Amino acid sequence: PFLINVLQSDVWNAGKCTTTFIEKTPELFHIVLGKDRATKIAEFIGNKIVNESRGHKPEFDPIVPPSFGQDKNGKTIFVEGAKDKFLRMGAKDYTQSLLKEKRLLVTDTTMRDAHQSLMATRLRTNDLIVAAPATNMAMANAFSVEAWGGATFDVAYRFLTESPWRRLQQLSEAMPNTLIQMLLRASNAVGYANYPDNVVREFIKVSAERGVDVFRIFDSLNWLENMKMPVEEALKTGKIVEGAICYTGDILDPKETKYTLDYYIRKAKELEDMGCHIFAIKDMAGLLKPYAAKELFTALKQELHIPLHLHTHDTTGNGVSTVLMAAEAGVDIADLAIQSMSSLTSQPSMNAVVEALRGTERDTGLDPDQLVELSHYYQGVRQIFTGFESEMKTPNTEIYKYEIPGGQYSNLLAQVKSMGSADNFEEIKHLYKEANELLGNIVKVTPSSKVVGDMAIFMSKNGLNKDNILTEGKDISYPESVVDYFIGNIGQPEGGFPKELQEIVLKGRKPIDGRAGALLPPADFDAIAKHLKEAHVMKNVNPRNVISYALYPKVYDDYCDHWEYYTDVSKLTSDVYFFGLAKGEETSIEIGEGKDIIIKFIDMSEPDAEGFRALTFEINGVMREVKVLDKH
Ligand code: 3PY
Ligand code: ZN
Repeated sequence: PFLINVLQSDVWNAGKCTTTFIEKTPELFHIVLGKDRATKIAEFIGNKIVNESRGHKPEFDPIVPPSFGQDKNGKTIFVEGAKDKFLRMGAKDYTQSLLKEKRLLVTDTTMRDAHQSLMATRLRTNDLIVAAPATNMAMANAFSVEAWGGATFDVAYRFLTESPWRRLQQLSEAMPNTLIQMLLRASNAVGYANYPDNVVREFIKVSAERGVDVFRIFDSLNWLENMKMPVEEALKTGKIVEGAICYTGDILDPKETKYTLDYYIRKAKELEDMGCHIFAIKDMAGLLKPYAAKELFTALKQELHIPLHLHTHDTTGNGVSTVLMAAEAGVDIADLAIQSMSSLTSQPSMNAVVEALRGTERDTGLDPDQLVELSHYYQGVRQIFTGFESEMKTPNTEIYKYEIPGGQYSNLLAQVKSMGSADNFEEIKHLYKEANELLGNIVKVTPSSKVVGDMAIFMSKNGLNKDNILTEGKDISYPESVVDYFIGNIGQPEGGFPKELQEIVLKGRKPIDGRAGALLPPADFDAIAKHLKEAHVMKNVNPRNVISYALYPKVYDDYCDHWEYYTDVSKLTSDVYFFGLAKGEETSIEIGEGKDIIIKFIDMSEPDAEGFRALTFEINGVMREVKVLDKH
């Protein structure tokens, strides 16, 4: 387009082009005088050197990729895995066949929930793809690998400037024998609020086409009305559909009146009746205690005729015991993470459970040595992400009292610190519990957990508590998420909304009747496609582009802008992506089919009067200088 611009310029065509003209209208000369891809990548790296590592890139130990799973050309070695059985038998027969398995089946969450819970979802496709062939082999006897959905979708675009769709496709290709599982937040898809039905439908369809084999679907209030349409839509794709109910409270607590054993059995049966192939308990905060797990799964096993799946977090330190007790009670599948990516706010350790069950009737059939090798690999990768890790360093049984999901616990702590009052954290935790009660004692998971967290911070800032909120809190306006909740935009909580507080928060606005997704006007996919064509250099707009914009308009526009300037930076290794290069260090990157460039960082200058530093790189042996604004 730039070449056309200059040729269309009257000044140029009149032959009046001077150097001043070129200086004043540099945008017209991007092709003539412009930067090539290699220079742009150098500029991207330069920005990391100047503004992230400030010229002092941390040193990392070498990362050792797993030695198995691929041939000498890097191609994944074929093994007979769950995917092959699923493709032969279809979703229903395959999942029913799992009921006859003695072994405890495993879902490996390392590629999704583990890094979402431990390091703010920052693992890049590049980190995951290195482990993919080995994971495909190590999980040949497992049920699935959870590798997509939840927060990974928007984080990929927003913070990693890479396409989540390409990740899905690449992982699916590199793990051909493995069932790829995703987490879908029902009507919230992979977002934080209800979307119009046509967006959720299209998202499910495109995800299935691109490589999702198992859809785990949950609603943040366990409101089944919100799950019906996504479950039906996912069933239409022919893939495996797992309905999940979030675990909250404590079924063993004699004072528990809402989230009782009967509550879970009732919800589970409804999901089975909806046609789900598998039922999951999603214990996002790690509240399911070992003996509660035994009681819960014993009862579910008696009542249901589909396989049962347990998802838990090890936040309290009881995670492995909970899985073992569930295994005793007959749970069919359990979520676990590779050792070096497990524990604390993540899933319990796969290596530990595999060893614990070895030689027993429920032996998982996974090879401990392969798991150790995968663990070493991720341990190496993890060095790069320490800056994203949560502050939680030890298990914490306080979670049982406050019911704060692990990921949110560290977020809240950071939020309180940024408010300049770290000692307020005790108060915030206490207010979180009170906020939960005021909102109607609700399930707390994305996005309902945010409502409770926002409410707690708001109460702290305004000196409110459960005793004075109906009087002192009468005339103030509440956070947007709390208003949205009381309008009914994320769904209906079990037992309904507390009426008095609802009136105070809504101040005359009327709550909705029914599902937000059904009431919202459908997204106009044609208009989105038109916008993308006009705003970006997209020749062909595909359904993935459109649905990404429908879910996250600003994030997706920003991603496209980044791509148009820097092109593809997803091939850079993560140490370079986050920290750039050290002086004298070089990296090689593929910038086109079979075309590699080698970029070496030589030196940088002090900032000039405008704050720009000049960085010298050697690109394929040729010296090149790029200017980078020092933002510090
Ligand atoms: C998500 O929704 O991303 C979750 O992992 C909830 O537990
Ligand atoms: Zn989880």
